[in-house]
Amino acid sequence: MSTASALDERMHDGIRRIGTADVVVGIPSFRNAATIGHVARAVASGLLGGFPHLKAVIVSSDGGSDDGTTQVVLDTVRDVPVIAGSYRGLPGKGSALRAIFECTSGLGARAGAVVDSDLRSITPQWVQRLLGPVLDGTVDYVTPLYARHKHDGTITNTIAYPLTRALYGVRVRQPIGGEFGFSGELARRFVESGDWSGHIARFGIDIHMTTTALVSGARIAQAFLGAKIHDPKDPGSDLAPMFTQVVATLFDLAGRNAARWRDVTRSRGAPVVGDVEPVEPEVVNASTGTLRAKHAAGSDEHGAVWDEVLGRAPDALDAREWARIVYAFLAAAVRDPARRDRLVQALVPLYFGRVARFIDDAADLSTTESERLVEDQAAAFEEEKGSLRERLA
Ligand SMILES: Nc1nc2c(ncn2[C@@H]2O[C@H](COP(=O)(O)OP(=O)(O)OP(=O)(O)O)[C@@H](O)[C@H]2O)c(=O)[nH]1
Ligand SMILES: [Mg+2]
Repeated sequence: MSTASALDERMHDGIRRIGTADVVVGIPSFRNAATIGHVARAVASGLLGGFPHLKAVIVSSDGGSDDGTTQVVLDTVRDVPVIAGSYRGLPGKGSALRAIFECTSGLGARAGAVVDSDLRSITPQWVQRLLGPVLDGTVDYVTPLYARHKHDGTITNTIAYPLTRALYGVRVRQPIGGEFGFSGELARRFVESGDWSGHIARFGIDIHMTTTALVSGARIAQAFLGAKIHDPKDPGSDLAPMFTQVVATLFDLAGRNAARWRDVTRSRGAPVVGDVEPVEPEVVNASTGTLRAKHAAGSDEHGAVWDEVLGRAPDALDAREWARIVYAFLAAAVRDPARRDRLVQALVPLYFGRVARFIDDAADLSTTESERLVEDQAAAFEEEKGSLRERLA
Protein backbone atom coordinates (compact mmCIF):
# COMPACT_ATOMS: atom_id res chain seq x y z
CA MET A 1 0.00 0.00 0.00
CA SER A 2 1.56 3.25 -1.12
CA THR A 3 -0.54 6.38 -1.03
CA ALA A 4 0.04 9.54 -3.05
CA SER A 5 0.49 11.51 0.17
CA ALA A 6 1.19 10.51 3.75
CA LEU A 7 -0.84 13.41 5.16
CA ASP A 8 -4.09 12.71 6.95
CA GLU A 9 -6.97 15.20 7.21
CA ARG A 10 -5.70 16.73 10.45
CA MET A 11 -2.31 17.38 8.89
CA HIS A 12 -3.89 18.91 5.77
CA ASP A 13 -6.02 21.11 8.05
CA GLY A 14 -2.97 22.08 10.07
CA ILE A 15 -1.08 23.20 6.96
CA ARG A 16 -4.10 25.24 5.81
CA ARG A 17 -4.58 26.79 9.25
CA ILE A 18 -0.93 27.72 9.77
CA GLY A 19 -0.10 28.67 6.18
CA THR A 20 3.65 29.15 6.19
CA ALA A 21 6.60 28.51 8.48
CA ASP A 22 10.34 29.09 8.54
CA VAL A 23 11.20 25.85 10.34
CA VAL A 24 9.53 22.55 11.10
CA VAL A 25 10.55 19.99 13.69
CA GLY A 26 8.93 16.59 13.32
CA ILE A 27 8.57 13.83 15.89
CA PRO A 28 7.70 10.34 14.57
CA SER A 29 6.01 8.15 17.14
CA PHE A 30 4.28 4.90 17.84
CA ARG A 31 3.24 4.21 21.43
CA ASN A 32 5.70 6.62 23.04
CA ALA A 33 3.39 8.33 25.55
CA ALA A 34 5.89 7.66 28.35
CA THR A 35 8.78 9.52 26.70
CA ILE A 36 7.42 11.92 24.07
CA GLY A 37 6.46 14.66 26.54
CA HIS A 38 10.09 15.26 27.45
CA VAL A 39 11.03 15.30 23.75
CA ALA A 40 8.27 17.75 22.81
CA ARG A 41 9.21 20.07 25.69
CA ALA A 42 12.87 20.09 24.68
CA VAL A 43 11.95 20.79 21.05
CA ALA A 44 9.64 23.66 21.93
CA SER A 45 12.13 25.35 24.22
CA GLY A 46 14.95 24.80 21.70
CA LEU A 47 12.90 26.56 19.04
CA LEU A 48 11.78 29.44 21.28
CA GLY A 49 15.24 29.91 22.80
CA GLY A 50 17.31 29.41 19.67
CA PHE A 51 15.16 30.97 16.96
CA PRO A 52 12.78 33.39 18.67
CA HIS A 53 12.28 35.49 15.54
CA LEU A 54 11.40 32.61 13.25
CA LYS A 55 8.02 31.03 12.73
CA ALA A 56 8.34 27.44 13.89
CA VAL A 57 5.94 24.52 13.76
CA ILE A 58 6.12 21.14 15.52
CA VAL A 59 4.70 18.14 13.65
CA SER A 60 3.68 15.09 15.62
CA SER A 61 3.41 12.23 13.13
CA ASP A 62 2.01 9.17 14.82
CA GLY A 63 1.32 5.60 13.79
CA GLY A 64 -2.13 5.36 15.37
CA SER A 65 -1.00 4.80 18.97
CA ASP A 66 -3.62 3.73 21.48
CA ASP A 67 -1.72 5.09 24.50
CA GLY A 68 -2.42 8.80 24.03
CA THR A 69 0.96 9.65 22.49
CA THR A 70 -0.42 12.47 20.33
CA GLN A 71 -2.42 13.94 23.19
CA VAL A 72 0.75 14.16 25.29
CA VAL A 73 2.34 16.37 22.61
CA LEU A 74 -0.76 18.59 22.38
CA ASP A 75 -0.93 18.92 26.17
CA THR A 76 2.81 19.61 26.51
CA VAL A 77 3.41 22.22 23.82
CA ARG A 78 1.58 25.47 24.42
CA ASP A 79 3.64 28.21 22.78
CA VAL A 80 4.60 26.72 19.40
CA PRO A 81 1.96 25.77 16.80
CA VAL A 82 1.51 22.00 16.53
CA ILE A 83 0.27 19.86 13.67
CA ALA A 84 -0.63 16.43 15.01
CA GLY A 85 -2.02 13.53 13.04
CA SER A 86 -1.75 9.90 12.02
CA TYR A 87 0.19 9.52 8.80
CA ARG A 88 -1.23 7.49 5.92
CA GLY A 89 0.59 4.59 4.27
CA LEU A 90 2.49 1.54 5.45
CA PRO A 91 2.99 1.55 9.24
CA GLY A 92 6.55 2.55 10.07
CA LYS A 93 9.00 5.26 10.97
CA GLY A 94 9.59 6.13 7.31
CA SER A 95 5.92 6.82 6.61
CA ALA A 96 5.86 9.03 9.71
CA LEU A 97 8.83 11.00 8.35
CA ARG A 98 7.30 11.21 4.89
CA ALA A 99 4.35 13.10 6.39
CA ILE A 100 6.79 15.39 8.23
CA PHE A 101 8.66 16.15 4.97
CA GLU A 102 5.34 16.88 3.26
CA CYS A 103 4.44 19.31 6.06
CA THR A 104 7.87 20.95 5.69
CA SER A 105 7.26 21.44 1.97
CA GLY A 106 3.60 22.36 2.39
CA LEU A 107 4.51 25.15 4.82
CA GLY A 108 7.35 26.34 2.59
CA ALA A 109 9.87 25.96 5.42
CA ARG A 110 13.56 26.66 4.78
CA ALA A 111 14.73 24.05 7.24
CA GLY A 112 13.44 21.00 9.04
CA ALA A 113 14.59 18.56 11.67
CA VAL A 114 13.39 15.25 13.03
CA VAL A 115 14.01 13.74 16.46
CA ASP A 116 12.95 10.35 17.84
CA SER A 117 10.20 10.16 20.44
CA ASP A 118 11.95 7.69 22.76
CA LEU A 119 14.87 10.00 23.60
CA ARG A 120 15.64 10.63 27.22
CA SER A 121 18.83 12.66 26.78
CA ILE A 122 17.51 15.27 24.32
CA THR A 123 18.01 18.93 25.34
CA PRO A 124 16.92 22.21 23.69
CA GLN A 125 20.44 22.52 22.30
CA TRP A 126 19.93 19.45 20.10
CA VAL A 127 17.32 21.25 18.02
CA GLN A 128 19.52 24.33 17.75
CA ARG A 129 22.52 22.35 16.54
CA LEU A 130 20.48 20.36 14.03
CA LEU A 131 18.75 23.42 12.57
CA GLY A 132 21.26 26.23 13.05
CA PRO A 133 23.69 25.33 10.23
CA VAL A 134 20.82 24.82 7.76
CA LEU A 135 19.16 28.09 8.73
CA ASP A 136 22.36 30.07 8.36
CA GLY A 137 22.73 28.66 4.86
CA THR A 138 26.10 26.95 5.29
CA VAL A 139 24.90 23.35 5.35
CA ASP A 140 22.12 21.34 3.65
CA TYR A 141 22.07 18.22 5.82
CA VAL A 142 22.99 17.63 9.45
CA THR A 143 23.55 14.20 10.97
CA PRO A 144 23.91 13.58 14.70
CA LEU A 145 27.14 12.79 16.47
CA TYR A 146 26.83 11.28 19.90
CA ALA A 147 28.65 9.14 22.37
CA ARG A 148 26.98 5.74 22.30
CA HIS A 149 27.88 2.77 24.42
CA LYS A 150 30.13 0.29 22.62
CA HIS A 151 27.27 -2.24 22.42
CA ASP A 152 24.71 0.26 21.12
CA GLY A 153 24.28 1.15 17.45
CA THR A 154 25.57 -2.15 16.09
CA ILE A 155 23.96 -1.76 12.66
CA THR A 156 25.57 1.67 12.42
CA ASN A 157 28.98 0.45 13.52
CA THR A 158 29.20 -2.78 11.56
CA ILE A 159 27.75 -1.70 8.24
CA ALA A 160 25.92 1.63 7.86
CA TYR A 161 28.92 3.77 8.83
CA PRO A 162 31.80 1.82 7.22
CA LEU A 163 29.98 1.01 3.99
CA THR A 164 28.54 4.50 3.48
CA ARG A 165 31.95 6.02 4.17
CA ALA A 166 33.76 3.65 1.80
CA LEU A 167 31.19 4.02 -0.98
CA TYR A 168 30.57 7.77 -0.99
CA GLY A 169 33.79 9.00 0.59
CA VAL A 170 32.40 11.04 3.48
CA ARG A 171 32.91 10.07 7.13
CA VAL A 172 29.37 10.41 8.43
CA ARG A 173 29.67 8.63 11.76
CA GLN A 174 25.94 8.30 12.47
CA PRO A 175 24.25 7.95 9.09
CA ILE A 176 21.17 6.33 10.66
CA GLY A 177 21.18 8.03 14.05
CA GLY A 178 17.54 9.08 14.06
CA GLU A 179 18.05 12.83 14.55
CA PHE A 180 18.62 14.98 11.45
CA GLY A 181 18.44 18.53 10.14
CA PHE A 182 17.75 19.23 6.46
CA SER A 183 16.96 21.99 4.00
CA GLY A 184 13.46 22.45 2.59
CA GLU A 185 14.86 21.46 -0.78
CA LEU A 186 16.17 18.15 0.58
CA ALA A 187 12.82 17.44 2.26
CA ARG A 188 11.22 17.60 -1.20
CA ARG A 189 13.90 15.33 -2.61
CA PHE A 190 13.50 12.74 0.17
CA VAL A 191 9.80 12.46 -0.70
CA GLU A 192 10.19 12.41 -4.47
CA SER A 193 13.05 9.96 -4.69
CA GLY A 194 11.56 7.33 -2.41
CA ASP A 195 9.60 4.15 -3.06
CA TRP A 196 7.18 4.40 -0.16
CA SER A 197 5.80 0.90 -0.63
CA GLY A 198 9.07 -0.68 0.54
CA HIS A 199 11.70 -0.55 3.25
CA ILE A 200 12.00 3.20 3.40
CA ALA A 201 8.49 3.35 4.84
CA ARG A 202 10.03 1.57 7.84
CA PHE A 203 13.58 1.73 9.21
CA GLY A 204 15.16 2.13 5.76
CA ILE A 205 14.26 5.83 5.97
CA ASP A 206 17.39 7.09 7.75
CA ILE A 207 19.84 5.60 5.26
CA HIS A 208 17.59 6.75 2.41
CA MET A 209 17.91 10.33 3.72
CA THR A 210 21.66 10.23 4.26
CA THR A 211 22.41 8.53 0.94
CA THR A 212 20.10 10.88 -0.94
CA ALA A 213 21.93 13.82 0.65
CA LEU A 214 25.32 12.33 -0.25
CA VAL A 215 24.48 11.59 -3.89
CA SER A 216 22.81 15.00 -4.28
CA GLY A 217 26.08 16.68 -3.37
CA ALA A 218 24.55 18.23 -0.25
CA ARG A 219 26.86 20.02 2.18
CA ILE A 220 26.89 17.81 5.28
CA ALA A 221 27.79 18.57 8.89
CA GLN A 222 27.57 16.54 12.09
CA ALA A 223 25.95 18.04 15.19
CA PHE A 224 27.53 16.95 18.48
CA LEU A 225 24.67 16.05 20.80
CA GLY A 226 26.33 14.47 23.84
CA ALA A 227 24.99 11.06 24.85
CA LYS A 228 22.16 9.25 23.11
CA ILE A 229 19.97 7.68 25.75
CA HIS A 230 16.81 6.09 24.37
CA ASP A 231 14.86 2.86 24.68
CA PRO A 232 17.64 0.54 23.59
CA LYS A 233 17.29 -2.86 22.00
CA ASP A 234 19.35 -5.94 22.69
CA PRO A 235 21.41 -6.49 19.53
CA GLY A 236 20.62 -10.22 19.62
CA SER A 237 16.88 -9.98 20.04
CA ASP A 238 15.01 -7.73 17.69
CA LEU A 239 17.47 -6.15 15.29
CA ALA A 240 17.00 -8.61 12.38
CA PRO A 241 14.07 -6.79 10.72
CA MET A 242 15.77 -3.42 11.20
CA PHE A 243 19.01 -4.77 9.73
CA THR A 244 17.13 -6.08 6.70
CA GLN A 245 15.32 -2.78 6.13
CA VAL A 246 18.46 -0.66 6.50
CA VAL A 247 20.84 -2.86 4.53
CA ALA A 248 18.41 -3.67 1.70
CA THR A 249 17.93 0.09 1.27
CA LEU A 250 21.69 0.69 1.37
CA PHE A 251 22.24 -2.02 -1.27
CA ASP A 252 19.39 -0.75 -3.44
CA LEU A 253 20.75 2.80 -3.42
CA ALA A 254 24.31 1.59 -4.02
CA GLY A 255 23.06 -0.26 -7.10
CA ARG A 256 21.35 2.81 -8.45
CA ASN A 257 24.22 5.19 -7.68
CA ALA A 258 27.19 3.14 -8.89
CA ALA A 259 28.43 6.07 -10.95
CA ARG A 260 28.65 8.10 -7.73
CA TRP A 261 30.89 5.70 -5.84
CA ARG A 262 32.82 3.74 -8.45
CA ASP A 263 35.79 6.11 -8.56
CA VAL A 264 35.81 7.05 -4.87
CA THR A 265 38.89 5.62 -3.18
CA ARG A 266 39.34 7.70 -0.03
CA SER A 267 37.17 9.52 2.47
CA ARG A 268 37.05 12.97 3.99
CA GLY A 269 35.62 14.10 7.30
CA ALA A 270 32.35 15.99 7.71
CA PRO A 271 32.62 19.14 9.85
CA VAL A 272 31.31 18.98 13.41
CA VAL A 273 28.92 21.55 14.91
CA GLY A 274 29.49 22.17 18.63
CA ASP A 275 32.37 21.18 20.88
CA VAL A 276 32.86 17.46 21.28
CA GLU A 277 32.97 16.82 25.01
CA PRO A 278 33.64 13.49 26.67
CA VAL A 279 30.44 11.91 28.00
CA GLU A 280 29.80 8.51 29.49
CA PRO A 281 26.83 6.84 27.78
CA GLU A 282 24.48 4.45 29.52
CA VAL A 283 25.61 0.82 29.45
CA VAL A 284 23.87 -1.43 26.90
CA ASN A 285 24.13 -5.10 27.81
CA ALA A 286 24.71 -7.64 25.09
CA SER A 287 24.93 -11.39 25.20
CA THR A 288 27.48 -12.93 22.85
CA GLY A 289 25.98 -16.36 23.64
CA THR A 290 22.70 -15.44 21.96
CA LEU A 291 24.50 -13.81 19.05
CA ARG A 292 26.73 -16.84 18.46
CA ALA A 293 23.77 -19.20 18.68
CA LYS A 294 21.92 -17.19 16.05
CA HIS A 295 25.01 -17.11 13.87
CA ALA A 296 25.34 -20.90 14.11
CA ALA A 297 21.64 -21.46 13.46
CA GLY A 298 21.93 -19.27 10.36
CA SER A 299 24.25 -21.71 8.65
CA ASP A 300 21.46 -24.31 8.51
CA GLU A 301 19.01 -21.89 6.98
CA HIS A 302 21.35 -19.86 4.78
CA GLY A 303 24.37 -22.10 4.27
CA ALA A 304 23.58 -22.62 0.59
CA VAL A 305 23.46 -18.86 -0.05
CA TRP A 306 26.70 -18.34 1.93
CA ASP A 307 28.43 -20.96 -0.23
CA GLU A 308 27.10 -19.47 -3.42
CA VAL A 309 27.97 -15.85 -2.59
CA LEU A 310 31.20 -16.38 -0.69
CA GLY A 311 32.48 -19.59 -2.19
CA ARG A 312 33.63 -20.76 1.25
CA ALA A 313 32.49 -20.78 4.86
CA PRO A 314 33.04 -17.55 6.80
CA ASP A 315 35.76 -17.97 9.35
CA ALA A 316 36.91 -15.56 12.06
CA LEU A 317 34.68 -12.64 11.07
CA ASP A 318 37.42 -10.10 11.74
CA ALA A 319 37.06 -6.62 10.26
CA ARG A 320 38.71 -7.42 6.96
CA GLU A 321 36.80 -10.63 6.36
CA TRP A 322 33.58 -8.91 7.28
CA ALA A 323 34.24 -6.12 4.76
CA ARG A 324 34.83 -8.69 2.01
CA ILE A 325 31.66 -10.56 2.96
CA VAL A 326 29.60 -7.38 2.81
CA TYR A 327 31.01 -6.51 -0.61
CA ALA A 328 30.30 -10.03 -1.90
CA PHE A 329 26.67 -9.74 -0.81
CA LEU A 330 26.38 -6.19 -2.13
CA ALA A 331 27.74 -7.23 -5.52
CA ALA A 332 25.32 -10.17 -5.68
CA ALA A 333 22.40 -7.87 -4.80
CA VAL A 334 23.42 -5.29 -7.40
CA ARG A 335 23.66 -7.98 -10.08
CA ASP A 336 20.29 -9.47 -9.18
CA PRO A 337 18.05 -6.88 -7.49
CA ALA A 338 15.09 -9.28 -7.42
CA ARG A 339 17.02 -11.38 -4.85
CA ARG A 340 18.12 -8.43 -2.74
CA ASP A 341 15.98 -9.09 0.32
CA ARG A 342 16.76 -12.79 0.27
CA LEU A 343 20.49 -12.02 0.17
CA VAL A 344 20.27 -9.48 2.97
CA GLN A 345 18.37 -11.98 5.13
CA ALA A 346 21.21 -14.45 4.62
CA LEU A 347 23.65 -11.76 5.76
CA VAL A 348 21.83 -11.25 9.08
CA PRO A 349 23.35 -14.26 10.94
CA LEU A 350 26.81 -13.26 9.72
CA TYR A 351 26.17 -9.78 11.16
CA PHE A 352 25.28 -11.42 14.48
CA GLY A 353 28.56 -13.31 14.31
CA ARG A 354 30.48 -10.14 13.48
CA VAL A 355 28.88 -8.29 16.42
CA ALA A 356 29.81 -11.15 18.78
CA ARG A 357 33.41 -10.95 17.57
CA PHE A 358 33.42 -7.17 18.03
CA ILE A 359 32.04 -7.46 21.57
CA ASP A 360 34.80 -9.93 22.47
CA ASP A 361 37.49 -7.76 20.88
CA ALA A 362 36.19 -4.75 22.81
CA ALA A 363 35.72 -6.62 26.10
CA ASP A 364 38.54 -4.82 27.92
CA LEU A 365 38.11 -1.52 26.13
CA SER A 366 36.23 1.60 27.20
CA THR A 367 33.62 3.01 24.85
CA THR A 368 36.16 5.62 23.71
CA GLU A 369 38.84 3.00 23.12
CA SER A 370 36.49 0.72 21.21
CA GLU A 371 35.91 3.59 18.80
CA ARG A 372 39.37 2.69 17.49
CA LEU A 373 38.03 -0.72 16.44
CA VAL A 374 35.14 0.90 14.60
CA GLU A 375 37.59 3.18 12.77
CA ASP A 376 39.88 0.26 11.89
CA GLN A 377 36.90 -1.60 10.47
CA ALA A 378 35.90 1.44 8.40
CA ALA A 379 39.48 1.64 7.08
CA ALA A 380 39.22 -2.06 6.13
CA PHE A 381 36.06 -1.28 4.12
CA GLU A 382 37.98 1.40 2.22
CA GLU A 383 40.93 -0.90 1.61
CA GLU A 384 38.78 -3.82 0.44
CA LYS A 385 36.57 -1.71 -1.83
CA GLY A 386 38.53 -2.92 -4.85
CA SER A 387 36.97 -6.36 -4.32
CA LEU A 388 33.54 -4.80 -4.95
CA ARG A 389 34.72 -3.16 -8.18
CA GLU A 390 36.23 -6.45 -9.35
CA ARG A 391 33.05 -8.36 -8.64
CA LEU A 392 30.99 -5.87 -10.62
CA ALA A 393 33.48 -5.34 -13.46
N1 LIG B 1 4.87 6.29 13.42
C1 LIG B 1 5.70 5.30 13.69
N2 LIG B 1 6.82 5.60 14.29
C2 LIG B 1 7.65 4.60 14.58
C3 LIG B 1 7.36 3.26 14.26
N3 LIG B 1 8.40 2.51 14.68
C4 LIG B 1 9.27 3.36 15.23
N4 LIG B 1 8.82 4.62 15.17
C5 LIG B 1 9.48 5.81 15.69
O1 LIG B 1 10.75 5.91 15.13
C6 LIG B 1 11.68 6.36 16.12
C7 LIG B 1 12.83 5.38 16.24
O2 LIG B 1 12.35 4.11 16.62
P1 LIG B 1 13.11 3.19 17.65
O3 LIG B 1 12.27 1.99 17.85
O4 LIG B 1 13.49 3.99 18.83
O5 LIG B 1 14.39 2.74 16.83
P2 LIG B 1 15.91 3.20 16.91
O6 LIG B 1 16.18 4.01 18.12
O7 LIG B 1 16.26 3.75 15.59
O8 LIG B 1 16.62 1.82 17.01
P3 LIG B 1 17.56 1.20 18.13
O9 LIG B 1 18.86 1.92 18.05
O10 LIG B 1 17.67 -0.22 17.69
O11 LIG B 1 16.85 1.34 19.42
C8 LIG B 1 10.87 6.54 17.40
O12 LIG B 1 10.52 7.91 17.46
C9 LIG B 1 9.66 5.68 17.18
O13 LIG B 1 8.53 6.17 17.85
C10 LIG B 1 6.13 2.99 13.61
O14 LIG B 1 5.79 1.87 13.28
N5 LIG B 1 5.34 4.07 13.34
MG1 LIG C 1 15.27 4.59 19.71
